[in-house]
Amino acid sequence: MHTDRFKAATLGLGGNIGDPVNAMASALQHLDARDDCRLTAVSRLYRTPPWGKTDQSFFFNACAGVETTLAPEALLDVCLEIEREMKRERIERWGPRTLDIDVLTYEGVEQEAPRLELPHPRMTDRGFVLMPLADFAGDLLVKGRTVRDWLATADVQGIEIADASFEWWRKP
Ligand code: PH2
Ligand code: MG
Ligand code: MG
Repeated sequence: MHTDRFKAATLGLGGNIGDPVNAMASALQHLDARDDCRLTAVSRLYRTPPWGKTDQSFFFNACAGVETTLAPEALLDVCLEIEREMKRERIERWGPRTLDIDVLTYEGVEQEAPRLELPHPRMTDRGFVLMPLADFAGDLLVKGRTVRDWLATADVQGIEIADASFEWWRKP
């Protein structure tokens, strides 16, 4: 019998041009429909001030938990493929985007590989990642502290809940 082991990973999603909420919802539905990925949790939907490059529109952000048989780099490829399908235009680093999907954590993997650093190197100081992630993974250990602990010292100013339903991504 073929029994690929499913590994737990977490993803961060965001976008601030076009219809980012629709793009994020479609991305999550795409992932959930795959045989090699199953969604185990989705956060609420957040509206967040732009971080890094501040002269751009507010973002929508969310996080998701997945179980996957894909290796970390293969999971990243699937995320990038979905970004392309949603017609993401990559213009500048930290600039406006229709849809960004980042692999945040992957069970048992810590690596500094240039293509995919795990855990995501900047996740522990970004409120727009930690707040949605804490909706379902407050106990997850990242770089020696729980997500809940990282969140307690993060800057979350201006972050608002845009949709308090955990089912926002299933809406047509
Ligand atoms: N993503 C960035 C840069 N800045 N700011 C917010 N609020 N949300 C994001 O998802 C975001 C950002 C680069 O990926
Ligand atoms: Mg990103
Ligand atoms: Mg990205």
